[in-house]
Amino acid sequence: MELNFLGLEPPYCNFDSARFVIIPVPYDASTCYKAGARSGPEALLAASAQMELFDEETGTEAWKDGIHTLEPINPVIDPEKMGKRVQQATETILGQGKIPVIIGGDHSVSIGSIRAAHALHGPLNIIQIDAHADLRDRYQSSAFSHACVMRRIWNLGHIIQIGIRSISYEEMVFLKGRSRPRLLWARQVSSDLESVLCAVKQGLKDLPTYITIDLDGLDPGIMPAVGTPEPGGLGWYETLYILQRIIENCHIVGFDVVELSPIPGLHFADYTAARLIYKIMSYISRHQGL
Ligand SMILES: [Mn+2]
Repeated sequence: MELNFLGLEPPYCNFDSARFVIIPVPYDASTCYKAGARSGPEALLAASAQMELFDEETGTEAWKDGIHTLEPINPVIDPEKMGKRVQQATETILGQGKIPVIIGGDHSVSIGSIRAAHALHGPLNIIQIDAHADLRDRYQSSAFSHACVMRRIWNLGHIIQIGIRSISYEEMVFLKGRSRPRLLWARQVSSDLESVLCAVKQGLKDLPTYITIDLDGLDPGIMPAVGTPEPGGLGWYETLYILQRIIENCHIVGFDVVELSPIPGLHFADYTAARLIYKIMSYISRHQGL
């Protein structure tokens, strides 16, 4: 895969001067419903080359901060081993003071990248946009399934879950009585966005912040290309508004966008995923000066 994010030319795609480093992880061995997220990074990178480099909302050109795209991480079936590979790659990037941007692959890859952020920075704010709580202790005999992501990184910081609309009884029992996590239902986002933003702001600590975005958190009307689609979900402008408000209040150390499972002929979903990544870069560029 020779692709790089936005199809940038040197020096803007060089590693040494890059502020952002894309880590493609073409892995979906932990997916339970519709596999295909292994093709996500390639489709997303290809779509990114079609994008306008100027961000009309922030007035920024985040590409000038430098964006390097690494070679994809070689997949290995065992999700725990895969997580270690992702963790190692992410730690290397964080250690150089750059912002890692992990492209999944299924959501299990975030276990490695969030652990890396914790290893370098200690306790974090962890913002999750997702349809599912991902708080199962085990799923399909694995503790490292994409359904267990947030449970595995539970102790690494203050978790805020946004857009949830599918959760098991076991997960509800786990959450019951725990005051620490904040779970903001998709229904709340849709009925009262300002109160959701208020709750998010109250939940944020003065800590480095990591954002993990499972694309099924978005409305499948705008993001159908996911392994486990769920009706409802965040609209485009809701998603952007939430992210922008978080990024203007936090120091972002890394983020991931996972679970893109491309559907042949449905290019807009790949493009939307790429655009979402560039939006986050643009907010960081606007609010967190170099
Ligand atoms: Mn998820």
